[in-house]
Amino acid sequence: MNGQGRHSPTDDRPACGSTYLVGDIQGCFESLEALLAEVGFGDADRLWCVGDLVNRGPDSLGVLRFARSLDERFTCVLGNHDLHFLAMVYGGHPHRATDTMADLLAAPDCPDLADWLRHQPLFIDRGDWVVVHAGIPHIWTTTMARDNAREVEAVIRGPGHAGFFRAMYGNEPALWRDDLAGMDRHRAIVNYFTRMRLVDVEGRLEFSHKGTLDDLPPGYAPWFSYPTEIDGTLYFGHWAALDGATGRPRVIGLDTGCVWGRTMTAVRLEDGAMFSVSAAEGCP
Ligand SMILES: [Mn+2]
Repeated sequence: MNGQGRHSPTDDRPACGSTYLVGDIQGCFESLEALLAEVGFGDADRLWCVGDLVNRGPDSLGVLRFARSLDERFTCVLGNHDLHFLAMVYGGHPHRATDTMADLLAAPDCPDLADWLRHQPLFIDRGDWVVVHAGIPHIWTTTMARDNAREVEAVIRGPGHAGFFRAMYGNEPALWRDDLAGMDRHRAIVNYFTRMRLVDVEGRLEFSHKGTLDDLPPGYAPWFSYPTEIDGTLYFGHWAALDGATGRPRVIGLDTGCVWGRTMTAVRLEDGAMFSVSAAEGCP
């Protein structure tokens, strides 16, 4: 992506640029390029993502190289597929039959890209804008969410990251407790931030449901249907079957299923304007 020439001399947008927050990219680099062309992404603009930059789509390597090239004009929260990539690089986990990251793993700059990616956060709170990959459970206050994110981010960025990625996978503990410790605590935090869709009233995670809101298992409801303490507007991804619909005006889903052949969506954070493009060919 070459941003030169997109600004005409009469461009009246602010010199400090705009911030475009895009939904799950999942290796759909062509669609990302089309979306950035659609918004007129320029040299002063910033690109943020709700996570899942990689996997399932055709060009995870292109997405990561581009995102990294934006330097301080890019940030994202980590999604479950991003963590899966890091778990293959650092934790010895295999590339599965449904993964599409073989070229990324074989690339000479893979170690650099992985090291850069593991320094991205799990949670962004800029007051008016809160960004997470899957959601924030109603049993956490905003302060708890921030503290829990910082705790695991320190592990993923620190010298113990390989041990974390080796032991990251698992569905237990499915219920948060304040006295969870060690790997159980870190796994629970990651599962809430990056894999959650449904919880029960106590906050217990349900991992199997990935469909719409029409056929929920008894006793469980979407995390955003419970009263929560959220300041600002909360943006998330991860749940493509929702197509963005939460029924709550300040909780906005941005995963509109590009990798499943639907659309890729971005919001301009400064004014809430929404943009979307159809999935490029070759993004199944
Ligand atoms: Mn996801």
